[in-house]
Amino acid sequence: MSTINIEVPDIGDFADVPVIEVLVKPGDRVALDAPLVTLESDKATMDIPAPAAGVIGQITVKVGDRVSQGAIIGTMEAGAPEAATASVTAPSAGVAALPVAPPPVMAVATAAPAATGQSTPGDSKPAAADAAAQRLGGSKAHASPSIRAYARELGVDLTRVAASGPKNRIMREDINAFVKGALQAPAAAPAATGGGTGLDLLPWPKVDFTKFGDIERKPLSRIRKLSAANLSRNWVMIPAVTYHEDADVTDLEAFRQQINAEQAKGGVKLTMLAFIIKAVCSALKKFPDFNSSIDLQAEEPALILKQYCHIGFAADTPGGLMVPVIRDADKKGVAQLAAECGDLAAKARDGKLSAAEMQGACFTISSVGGLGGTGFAPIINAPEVAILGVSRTTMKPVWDGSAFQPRLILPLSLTADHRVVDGAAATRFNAHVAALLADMRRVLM
Ligand code: CAO
Repeated sequence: MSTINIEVPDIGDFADVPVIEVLVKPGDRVALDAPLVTLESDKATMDIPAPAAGVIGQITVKVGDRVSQGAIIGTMEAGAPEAATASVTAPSAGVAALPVAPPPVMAVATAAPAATGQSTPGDSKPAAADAAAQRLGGSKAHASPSIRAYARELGVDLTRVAASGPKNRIMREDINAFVKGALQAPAAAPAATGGGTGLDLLPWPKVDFTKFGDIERKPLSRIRKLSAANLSRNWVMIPAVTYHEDADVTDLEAFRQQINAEQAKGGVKLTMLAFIIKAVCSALKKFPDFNSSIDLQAEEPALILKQYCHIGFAADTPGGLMVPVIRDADKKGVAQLAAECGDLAAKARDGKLSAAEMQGACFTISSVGGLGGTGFAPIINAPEVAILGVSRTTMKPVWDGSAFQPRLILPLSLTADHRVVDGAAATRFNAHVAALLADMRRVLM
């Protein structure tokens, strides 16, 4: 092993070129030609390559310094034994099979010799300068050659990466963030088998509606904007299926009306929603997977099973949909649940809900029963894994084996995340909730 200087090689006609990125630090093991420092003139970006394989001793330049050919930018121990732990490798054209981008060719800066007056095969310039010259401008994405090489290795299309560096330059962390995001996005998974890397949707139609008649432009409320973004993500990212079930609530409704009549004025009005919350809490205890969230961001994806039971319920407000949360709903009685629902719904309508009152739900109930409906497919409120839609009760003829009986039927529509809940489990859950509502004594079991 010997200590050698790291020198700026022949970089063509460029002088006093600013350092825009330092890619290594003392102690880093590098391969021959691995990029160490990136320079950028107003015409080109280029990497200073490692003159040998070995270990970096020191780097004496920092971002913003200016260098010319022959300048010493650091030292390294050359000839350090090859090790599997090399932290910086020479640029390679290898293609990693990441499910996030088309072939790497799109990420490579296209050389434009005619425009830049760079080397031709007959030139006598050293290889490093030649390579630097080959990497000049030409691509829409603004990134140094080493970053381009890095993107190429990972198969990342730089035109899709959000830049965070100065002058909108793409940095290594930006690529890391892009790759991380792509790996975490379940919707991108099918691309691993080839066939599209995103949704590739058509642009939203831009229509001049005034061509067809008078219009009025009404700004979206803040709540609607927020919920639009969340609902769209949840709709696209969750493979959700809706399962329908009828609950016979004839006896429950009679009981509810009886209690409400007994209490007359003064007591809390028991609502159907409060009984449904009670039944759902009981069902969540029996089917704990429904009280979970899926963690795909961990190295080893897992289900987070919650030991608490906070229930969200959709509340229709003048500003848009809000979802207040009842804490520890499983520990509360129907009257308390009804009272809290009433208070929270009133606060939601008055725009007085705090952020804390909308956080931490394990499961959401969306009841439109007071308004109508025979069934609908609610959108899961991520990171929950299921939501129960409740529609309007109607009196229906139900065959009891010998005759049709008039029964009050409550339609339940359970949407569940198929990554967590299979159809059989969803159907069992729904049937169990229906059975509980048909006979609330079962909640005590
Ligand atoms: N079937 C028939 N009638 C029902 C019913 C059902 N499933 N649920 C409630 N009702 C009746 C009640 O009996 C009550 O009538 P009375 O005043 O005659 O007793 C009336 O509807 C109002 O019910 P309520 O005061 O008990 O309110 P609620 O518990 O049904 O609803 C809340 C409270 C906050 C859920 C509701 O006001 C609301 O905002 N619902 C809309 C939720 C929503 O927008 N969901 C969609 C979100 S996804 O796009």
